[in-house]
Amino acid sequence: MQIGNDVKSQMPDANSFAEKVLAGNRLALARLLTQIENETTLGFDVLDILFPRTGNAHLIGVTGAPGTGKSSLVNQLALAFRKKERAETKRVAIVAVDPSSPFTGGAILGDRVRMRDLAGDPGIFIRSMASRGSLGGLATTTSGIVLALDAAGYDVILVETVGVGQAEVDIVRLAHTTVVVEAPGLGDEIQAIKAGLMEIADILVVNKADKPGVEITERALRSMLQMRKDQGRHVALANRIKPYPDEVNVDPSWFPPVLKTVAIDGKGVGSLHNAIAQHYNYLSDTKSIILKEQARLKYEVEMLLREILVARWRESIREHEYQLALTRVVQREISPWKAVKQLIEGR
Ligand SMILES: Nc1nc2c(ncn2[C@@H]2O[C@H](COP(=O)(O)OP(=O)(O)OP(=O)(O)O)[C@@H](O)[C@H]2O)c(=O)[nH]1
Ligand SMILES: [Mg+2]
Repeated sequence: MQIGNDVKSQMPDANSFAEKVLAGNRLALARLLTQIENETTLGFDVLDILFPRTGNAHLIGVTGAPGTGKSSLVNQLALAFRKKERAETKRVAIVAVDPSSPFTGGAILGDRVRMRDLAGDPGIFIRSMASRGSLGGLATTTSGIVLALDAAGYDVILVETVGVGQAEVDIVRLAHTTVVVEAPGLGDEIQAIKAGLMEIADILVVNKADKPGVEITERALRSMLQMRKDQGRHVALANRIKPYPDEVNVDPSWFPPVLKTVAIDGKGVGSLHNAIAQHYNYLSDTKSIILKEQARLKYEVEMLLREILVARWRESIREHEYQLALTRVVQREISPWKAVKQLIEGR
């Protein structure tokens, strides 16, 4: 198996493609993102060229249970980063991963009316991930998309995912800053998701603060956080997790704030914007950002290596042999490790 699908097309060569993307050509960027999503050879070739130009963007993951208001909030945050009165106006890219509701064009951000505030602003680029990659899964494809946006000069990249599965959590691991969005009055089934998401939060937001029950949700989150702090587990999981070899060196002084917002009218978004900036400063001041980046890149290489080696190996053996081994395990004739040994060693 090779990296990338060969697609014969009228696309430009990788060098001129990359140049256009670096020069800020939006159409070229959109086309590149499609190439990356489709895992084409051209897409990977362009990423090879762009890669040394990446590493400048602040990657912000926004995740939470379905319908908590992530899209509305991302929308508001993008506006906050674009505010003309701020000393630094940032170029902002938005990536919506696997939106749970079907969308057509502008509808991905949930609130069509507010979309108009963003549409037409050349400093904003919005992309929705249409497909799950096959090579390294959704996380790998998203990572390629984020690299392309980074190279294209977007200072802030907001990645929205519905925080329900491992793939989504992996995507969040990409982020420098993870914002977990909660909302009052969610059912019990949401609680499990919540507990998992708490582990990855750098900042917690209780959105829909205009609804009853906000204080209860806020109090519950604060006491959960305090409990984790008492157990010494308050550093976001992304900073502690195993594939990050430098985990012990990540500064533990950040304590996730709990903020209230009303995404439909923008209340509290200013404070959230400030908290995100503070978190970025904290990461820079403590050098945690360098450790995070190093660990993430090493992890990415390892993940790709695993995917590709396993795929290659699968191609090298006959399917019926593989199925036979699985059957023998299922029938408890041989153990899983014996099956693997036999498959790999060919006996
Ligand atoms: N009352 C109230 N409604 C809100 C608020 N924020 C978002 N909503 C509404 O909640 C609904 C869901 O908002 P979205 O922004 O699409 O939520 P989401 O988390 O992106 O949803 P999925 O991507 O489908 O998981 C929409 O009807 C919003 O208008 C808020 O602060 N208060
Ligand atoms: Mg959404």
